Amino acid sequence: MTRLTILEYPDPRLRTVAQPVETVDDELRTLIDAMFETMYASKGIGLAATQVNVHRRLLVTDVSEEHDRPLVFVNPEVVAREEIGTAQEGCLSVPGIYEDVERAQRIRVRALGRDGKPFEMDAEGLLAVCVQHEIDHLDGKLFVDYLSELKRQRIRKKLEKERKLRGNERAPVRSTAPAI
Ligand code: GNR
Ligand code: NI
Repeated sequence: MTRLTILEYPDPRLRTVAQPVETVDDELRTLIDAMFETMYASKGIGLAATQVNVHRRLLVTDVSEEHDRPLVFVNPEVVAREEIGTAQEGCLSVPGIYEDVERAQRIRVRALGRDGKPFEMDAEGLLAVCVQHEIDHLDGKLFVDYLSELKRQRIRKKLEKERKLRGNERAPVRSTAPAI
């Protein structure tokens, strides 16, 4: 059982652009298993490698209620998108914040699976939104980037305050005084 630490906004490491996976091997499958364990334990429906500080193009999802539809996408690419719509999003890296985001509600995605074999699949609704949200993570983007600067600033302040109250032992050490 390996639970990985999820980076939280505004951690600058979440801005890293992930590099393509070169080989799908047992080492990668060990990481995939740990990502699923971390995602299920955190009650998430998706997780990108970026969020666990691994900057490789890999994401996992499971939008089923029963946790019986695990999907693995290595080097994912959206090859078609349709039907732009708005849906509420949350993010394990932006805990407790839920905001509307506009995205394609139907996509076709191409990727390699857990076995390293290429596949394409059509996704709609929550899965389509989730895959786009995860690919954004791989590109160093967060859903809060679609919000206004004012909203984003409020979210950042709220999370920083909560983290201070929690006394997060994983919080980065400040080298200078807080700019408040
Ligand atoms: O658990 C999650 N729920 C969610 C809800 C709506 C749109 C996207 C998501 S993904 C999120 C998990 C996460 O942060 N993945 O990066
Ligand atoms: Ni996220």
